Amino acid sequence: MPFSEITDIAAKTRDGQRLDAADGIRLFRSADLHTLGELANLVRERRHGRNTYYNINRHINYTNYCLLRCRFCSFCRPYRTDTPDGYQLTVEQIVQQARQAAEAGATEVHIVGGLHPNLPFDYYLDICREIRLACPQLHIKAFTAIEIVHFSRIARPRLTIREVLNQLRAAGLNSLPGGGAEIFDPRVHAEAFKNKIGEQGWFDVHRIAHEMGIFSNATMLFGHIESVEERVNHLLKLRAHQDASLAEQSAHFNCLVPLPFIPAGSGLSDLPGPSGLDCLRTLAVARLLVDNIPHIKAFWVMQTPKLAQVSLNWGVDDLDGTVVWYDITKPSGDTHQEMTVEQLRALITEAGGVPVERDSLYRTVTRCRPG
Ligand code: V47
Repeated sequence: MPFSEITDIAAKTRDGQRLDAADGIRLFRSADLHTLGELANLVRERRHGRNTYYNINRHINYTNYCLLRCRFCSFCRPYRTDTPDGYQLTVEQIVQQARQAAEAGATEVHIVGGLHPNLPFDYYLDICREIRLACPQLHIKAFTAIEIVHFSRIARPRLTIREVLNQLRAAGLNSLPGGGAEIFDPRVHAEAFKNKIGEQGWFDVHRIAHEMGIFSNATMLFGHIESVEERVNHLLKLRAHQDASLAEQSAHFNCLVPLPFIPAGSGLSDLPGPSGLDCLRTLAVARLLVDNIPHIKAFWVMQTPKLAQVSLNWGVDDLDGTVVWYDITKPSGDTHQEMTVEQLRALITEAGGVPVERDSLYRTVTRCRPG
């Protein structure tokens, strides 16, 4: 093999040795993109072969009113009567969407929203209870760590994180999505999302969830004001948390979702956002550094379907799902962002993957398919 500036990292990876922060930084800076992609693909194939996962799901964003003003966010709206495009869904509307999803074959609803100033904790419990009643089989993956903290503050009497999770689980919640991790770094936190919980708050929620046997996902929002070093530190903190969860034999992170920053409409809209190659590189480095989270997801809504497809040979093994509606980022301005099962499977097959429908815990879903 020709000499590469990352030959030593390639050797470590091939030997199954763990990479460190310095390796991660060099991978981010290396010009040898082909070796990087090849290594990420090697690790992906060791774990999953060519199996490539998707699910039939529906994302539901229950309100865009939010107490926070994170600079990277284009979704939040102030809670005022003169906000033209502010909205909040009723429990009935949410259940209706969940029912439609279940009828269309969905196995999961992914429910998140802004921090609403005056919806009570009962609203969130009712969402879970009513969906559970209407669609007993549907997996409810809902509420990011910051929402869980918000519920603990608004509940009367106030509740601990554990009590909030307990009540939500009793009402029907199954797992937590990975949102809101952003970048675990005090500088980035202070500059881009200072009123949101930071590293400790986010990990506390996921640690308690894992201790309780509630599985969750992890994210990293990249391509805004963070440095390469801050990305690497973020990924290594997720890896350390996962080590601890696995050692406890409790629940753990199922997947890691690196989310490319989409500037349009945000308070950081002067930034360009990450390039296609930066997205691919970040997904590949995530696969190589975070060796203990089984699945690396390219969320096609944010990565674009075309790049998500390419990433399937760069360490990624999961595309998320049919989605249907998505309000948090909408590059074309339209919240209807849907891929059919046929489209997802065609993307995967063309990339040399074997499409596998999964449920929220990555168990294979078997259905009769035409042809
Ligand atoms: O928490 C907000 C991010 C997240 C922008 O767990 C932005 O399986 C890009 O977490 N550009 C929500 N990203 C999405 C999310 C997610 C998506 C798909 C699957 C899973 C999973 C989780 O989106 C937010 C925030 O980190 N975000 N604004 C933006 N302008």
